[in-house]
Amino acid sequence: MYIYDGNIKLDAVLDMPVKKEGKCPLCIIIHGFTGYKEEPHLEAVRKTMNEVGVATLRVDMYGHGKSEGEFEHHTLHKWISNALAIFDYAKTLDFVSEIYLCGHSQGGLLSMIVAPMERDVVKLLIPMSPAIVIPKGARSGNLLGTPFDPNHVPEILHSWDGRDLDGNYVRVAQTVDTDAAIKNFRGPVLLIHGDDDGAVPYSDSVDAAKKYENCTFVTIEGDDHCYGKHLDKVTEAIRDYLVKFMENR
Ligand code: FER
Repeated sequence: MYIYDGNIKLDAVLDMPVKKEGKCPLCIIIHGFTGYKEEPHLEAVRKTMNEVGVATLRVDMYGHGKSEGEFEHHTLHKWISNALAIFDYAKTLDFVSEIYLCGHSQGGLLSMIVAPMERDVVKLLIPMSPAIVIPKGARSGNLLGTPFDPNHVPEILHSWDGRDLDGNYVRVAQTVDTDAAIKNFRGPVLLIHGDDDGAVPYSDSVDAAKKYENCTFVTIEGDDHCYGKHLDKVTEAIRDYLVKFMENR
């Protein structure tokens, strides 16, 4: 299925709970930088959610997966716009009792930015290994392992997969205020991060967890950015949290 953000067509997949009686929650799941909605860690997370009675909506964001837009020209502003369009769609679904938001890495950062924008409808926020380092690196002049002058943003950066990335990515990322986003979301947060993440600092999540008003922090010990070692611990944490959370609704 597709969700339109203006004239940009986004490729999406809706998965319903294994057992469904009446209405159910829906969790929007967003992939990371260079990611896509069928990545193994996202499949595992959505399967767990479907098993405990939560529908999931995974979407390929601008310039990623099977969606329109060019990778080179994607920015966090375009992804924010995509996310708001996804919310507009999700709000029209009659079977949905309430909406949760989950994202991995750049999608995790995005989920943290969008949660306060949609604070009336986001009843639970699940950032996974959020890339809080992106706005920090954009301002300090280091992204993708490459230093640059943050006061004179280069026209092109090079992604780790060899593709070009427009300097506008940096210009936009420099404006993102993660602390304000954290302060403006008062709902429950389940923050998950592996403490052997070589791509995105685990310590940023430790700090963020302390700043959120209502956060449960789960460390995946010895694990990397995409939970290559202990994906079962990630799904176990999500399962345990959701079962208790939904019992109390
Ligand atoms: C960076 C570090 C991490 C960066 C992007 C990421 C664009 C995002 C990682 C992900 O979403 O998996 O320096 O620069």
